[in-house]
Amino acid sequence: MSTEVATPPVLQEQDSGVLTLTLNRPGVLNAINDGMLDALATALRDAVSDDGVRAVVITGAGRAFCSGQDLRSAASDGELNVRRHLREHYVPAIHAIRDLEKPVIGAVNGVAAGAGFSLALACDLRVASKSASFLQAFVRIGLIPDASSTYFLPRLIGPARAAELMMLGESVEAKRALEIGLVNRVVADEALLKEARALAARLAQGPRSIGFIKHALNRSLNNDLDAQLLVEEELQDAATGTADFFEGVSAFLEKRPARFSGR
Ligand code: LHQ
Repeated sequence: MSTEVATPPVLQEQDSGVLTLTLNRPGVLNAINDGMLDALATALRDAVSDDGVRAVVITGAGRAFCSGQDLRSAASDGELNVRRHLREHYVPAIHAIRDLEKPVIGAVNGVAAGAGFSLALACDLRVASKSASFLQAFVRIGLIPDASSTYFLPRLIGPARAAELMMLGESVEAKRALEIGLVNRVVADEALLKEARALAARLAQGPRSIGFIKHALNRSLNNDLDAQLLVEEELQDAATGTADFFEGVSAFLEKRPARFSGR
């Protein structure tokens, strides 16, 4: 009987309402395999019904955030059925990030390349370390961006900038990423996890409506004004029914800080 314990592809840690998920294949710069995507999707789906989780941080072990699809395992798969691979592993992971009605912060601690860049884009907010970089690596190996990059990147930084990054495949340093709106904050390398978790902890103390805000923003990406006004109507109706709305108004009237429960 083997006593060897497989290294989990995603590490999980929970503290003060914040779940930290660490992509954990540092020897290959956290290159993505099916096990990693499935573990990520499962952890995020478990977080849906876990009241102890009110915000999530995704980061990478070692010096990289994520180098994208593991090209060695993809190459050794023989005839790679890429459509099936994307549908069965990438799509569920991207949906798990977007569908979770709790904020997800990408703490980009180093290079985010290929589908690793895509994972960062699917997060609600991105905090980067000074030495982080972003690389639409796909074109360098004759591919198109996938795993949601062609959806989120033009919406985030505009179509012309997205085309440039995707077609040239040049690396974007953290400072430039901040200038073009690709990341929300850049912090010192050694402070990244602390800062990302502090931001997540702030969000974790916020009201239930933060989840509804995420939902509204998801839907606004495709809606026209009238459709989005209806989304606001629907979600505001839900928000007014929450305990946190009652608490927020009571706290205002009583001139005290609100204590939100996330319900
Ligand atoms: C890696 C990887 C990696 C395996 C570093 N795989 N080992 C594609 C296909 C099919 C279906 C679905 O979707 C996709 C989507 C994609 O993501 S395509 C894009 C895939 N990613 C890339 O093309 C990026 C490849 N990596 C790089 O260009 C560089 O490694 C970067 C720029 C990320 C970092 O460069 P360095 O800092 O110079 O590190 P390194 O290249 O020396 O890498 C360190 C080790 O990690 C090295 O292994 P070794 O045994 O030599 O120490 C690399 O082979 C390994 N590694 N990325 N994606």
